[in-house]
Amino acid sequence: MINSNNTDYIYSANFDDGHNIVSPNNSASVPNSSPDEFSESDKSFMSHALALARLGMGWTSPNPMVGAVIVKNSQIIGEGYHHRCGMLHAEREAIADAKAKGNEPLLKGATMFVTLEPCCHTGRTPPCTEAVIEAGIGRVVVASADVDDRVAGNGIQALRNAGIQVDVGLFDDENRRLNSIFYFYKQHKRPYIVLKAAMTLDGKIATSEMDSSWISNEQSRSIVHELRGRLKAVAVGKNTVIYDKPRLNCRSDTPLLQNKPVDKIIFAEQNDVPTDSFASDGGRILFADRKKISSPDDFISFCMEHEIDSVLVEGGSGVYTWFLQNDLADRIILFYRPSFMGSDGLNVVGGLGVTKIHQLMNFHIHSVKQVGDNIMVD
Ligand code: AOF
Ligand code: ZN
Repeated sequence: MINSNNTDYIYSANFDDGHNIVSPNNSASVPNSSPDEFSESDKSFMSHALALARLGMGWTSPNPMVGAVIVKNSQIIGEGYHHRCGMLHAEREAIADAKAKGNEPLLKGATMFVTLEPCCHTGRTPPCTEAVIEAGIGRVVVASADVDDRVAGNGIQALRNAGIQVDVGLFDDENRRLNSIFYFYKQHKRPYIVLKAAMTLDGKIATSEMDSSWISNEQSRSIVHELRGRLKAVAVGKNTVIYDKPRLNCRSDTPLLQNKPVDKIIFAEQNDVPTDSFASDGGRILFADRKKISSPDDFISFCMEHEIDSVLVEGGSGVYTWFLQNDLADRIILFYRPSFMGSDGLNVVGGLGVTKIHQLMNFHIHSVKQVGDNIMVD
């Protein structure tokens, strides 16, 4: 049985399992240190930094989740994490925490464990490398190098140039799994797109009267709320808004994800659909008018322009068909109810022009789980 308060479950529904999108560190400019260079206490402090990073889950997009711990004489003197995009980065949070605790005199020569290479650029916030150097930190242990073009090795170089010992690669894989969406988005310069659909065994998502509530059971729906919590935006078509009157917010049982704003991408012209059913959760309502957004590149540019790193496509049939036809689905999550609707129901996917078996699009099954009396195929 799946328990939505269980973190192992979050991993499986929320990409920490890496699925097919974890990128290994093959950067020649920032080779990982040999694993022998890390002591048991290094490992324990970096695990703690990763646990802190995880507290930002759902909220940091398009930024990564990052945690930092400052240690002197085997004691933690300051710690912090990146709470959300636009707020202080983890390193500055940790330095501020050390100061607030009266530990400023201990910063000189201390070791910082940080899950991502400190940034060296001025973005929404000033460079972390400057804060680390200014604080007099003597050694920095980094889980993973950054892939942001503005940083990518330059942050580590800046610290080394300032005479700081920098060791890289402790729990690199764990961090890349945690931040797999960030790495995907920065490397591919496009959002990670997940299609989610709930249907009967014969692939019907609504009756002939467009009734679709509720095909899947409550447990399946709670998994969808985890997904909305973890991804930046949901995308739906005009008919889904008209017939389902969706709220399109995140009603997750997981405390960290509760009330997380969900951006709502609507495939319709503005003023063409009622939006009064949408929850006021702070998420943006973005209209992707089909006349302007007709090709996959248009959709990707639209997402990049709005800094949307991940999208949960929630239907209906026309929208699923468009994403499949344009090869835009990176992951598909299907919930099956053990019922048949018959041929008068609405098909999950419309015509794809398939006349021969070899023309079928094929997918790789990552997992099949029973969720109460539903089956989840991922
Ligand atoms: C860090 N520590 O905690 C985070 C980092 O727009 P900004 O200023 O927030 O910068 C965003 C970029 O900074 C992001 O793409 C990533 O490269 C890095 N994020 N870096 O040193 C942090 N969140
Ligand atoms: Zn930074």
